Amino acid sequence: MTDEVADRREREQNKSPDEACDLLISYLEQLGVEYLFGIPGGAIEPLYNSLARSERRGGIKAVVARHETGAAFMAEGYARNSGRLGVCCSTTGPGATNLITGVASAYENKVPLLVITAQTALKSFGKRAFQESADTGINIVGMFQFCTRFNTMVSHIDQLEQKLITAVMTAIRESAPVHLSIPIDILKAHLSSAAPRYDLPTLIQQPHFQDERGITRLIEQIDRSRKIVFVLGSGSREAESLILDVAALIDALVVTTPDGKGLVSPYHPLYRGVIGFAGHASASKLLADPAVDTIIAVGTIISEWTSNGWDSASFLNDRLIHIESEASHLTGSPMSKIHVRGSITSIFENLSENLRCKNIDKNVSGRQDIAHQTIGKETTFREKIEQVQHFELASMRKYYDDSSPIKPQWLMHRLAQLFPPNTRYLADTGNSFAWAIHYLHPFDRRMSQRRTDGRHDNGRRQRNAGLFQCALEFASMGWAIGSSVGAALACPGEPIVCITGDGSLLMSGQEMTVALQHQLPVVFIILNDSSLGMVKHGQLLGGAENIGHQLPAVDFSEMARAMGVVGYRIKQSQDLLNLNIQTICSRNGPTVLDVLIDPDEVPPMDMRIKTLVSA
Ligand SMILES: Cc1ncc(C[n+]2csc(CCOP(=O)(O)OP(=O)(O)O)c2C)c(N)n1
Repeated sequence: MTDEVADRREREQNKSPDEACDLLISYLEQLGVEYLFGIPGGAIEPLYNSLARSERRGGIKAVVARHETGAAFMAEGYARNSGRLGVCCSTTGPGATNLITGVASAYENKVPLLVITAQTALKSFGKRAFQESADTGINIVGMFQFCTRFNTMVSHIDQLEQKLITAVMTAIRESAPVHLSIPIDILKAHLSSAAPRYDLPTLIQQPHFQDERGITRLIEQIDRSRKIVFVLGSGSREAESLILDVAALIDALVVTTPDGKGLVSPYHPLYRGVIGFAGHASASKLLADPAVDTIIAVGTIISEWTSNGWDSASFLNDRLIHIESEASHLTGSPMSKIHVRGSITSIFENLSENLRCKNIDKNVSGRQDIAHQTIGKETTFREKIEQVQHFELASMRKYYDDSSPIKPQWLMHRLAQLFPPNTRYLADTGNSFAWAIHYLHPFDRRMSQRRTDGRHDNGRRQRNAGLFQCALEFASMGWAIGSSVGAALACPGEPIVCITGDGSLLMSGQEMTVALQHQLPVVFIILNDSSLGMVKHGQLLGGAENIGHQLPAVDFSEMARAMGVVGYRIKQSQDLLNLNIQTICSRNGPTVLDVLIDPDEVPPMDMRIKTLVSA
């Protein structure tokens, strides 16, 4: 370090920060944000200067992605897995346009992100400044309009604090991305103090609304029902254990949407699998059972993939009750007999108390015993797993052979056995998430740790994503690669497995080097079939032309090594079984498992094909 630099640093350390971007960073520090994901560039430089100052005082660290979409995916993965605000940034122009796919993904997946893009100086607007992206240029605020809930340019320094507070409150309250476009001269503007005036952590606290009328109707309906099924979506993550307690109390069974899959242990005695895309026949059969007179969908938007292609025969009909925290998510279920809106935790706390008081569980003590037998016995937990697994395991045994090339079904089944319990699996768009939704059943210690007194344990995981995650609604290739980097930063010490395809890896694989740089033990499992497999099988199943899916044969273990990442080529099952997974998971850096899978195995994607063909 030169004397000049050292002097400047010392001066900086001794004086209070006084640039507008320091105020912004101070607010993020106040919120406990640990990382800011992005790529620097001329116009955003003041923010990076401020980040450097923050990093030196033990504050927020800059994580530099290789592509801005990767930065947004990382912020999404961080937010999902930490329960904190995800923050990403880019420079003006191409940096900002590169961010959009990642921001759209968070928007569709309902993940709170603060997106900061820089802008050329105010006085240069309309003069064709380099990379100008105001409304006189390529108009970045215009481009973010449809994938954010609050989206504005800060056109005067006096707007900054208010707009930042509005942005963060909106992101958290509405669980969505928000965007601030900030010109460089505003980022650099001098302030008399960069100390936050307001207490943002208090401002973002969620009010626990009670929809009294809705809850009363819900209780009456439960009383009247003979057989109830819960459908849990990803939005029920805050109250998953409470919901399972209530299900046990009223003798209900539980299924999940594909993106809710990781919230319930697949081995829970009340669980019957996934409905919707790549789901289980056991779940669809249960919903179609005429004896089921009430279906309670919790924390889910009604979309093609969560509703089995808008299946009105067995799901979207007048048996439905829809519980949601967001009013806008209820618009997809006008056929419901009841809508209950409010904090899902509060609704289920209320329900649980009410049901216990009424003692309506008069004939369910036996059922509760079944649940409790499985819960709380850590030593016998794994042994019991095969016995309590309800969904199609027996019929799937034929796939669990160790032939070569490796069957994706076998691989998914094996992963849950080879990796430690509580490994988080992020499955990418393509056959990866189809195979994983159907065949990967992660062990979940939470089931054996769940309290049996029915009270809600306010553990950290309550607010977080489950052990299985995918980007169901926007479904961008490469999502899992960036997102698993963010997840690893959010969950130090917890195993993170990214399951992705060779096409996605070729699209976004450079983000693995971020895991390398930050010594994150992410395990990237590449389903290598030398094709855009989902496209190939989609064309075959849907009777379309056979075109555009071929990829070159790439050795990703060599590619990994070229980047300095440890890589293994897995040609047959024994190659996988020979690995020391424990060592891989505790390595200070990522590992690539390049798995040559059987390209002819057809993934469970018929629901998608039906919708495409009928379009
Ligand atoms: C960014 C993006 N581009 C295109 C698509 C359309 N798409 C969906 S799956 C898929 C193929 C993915 O191939 P690969 O990553 O190799 O995974 P595989 O299906 O072979 O497991 C494509 C092109 C998409 N979802 N996202």
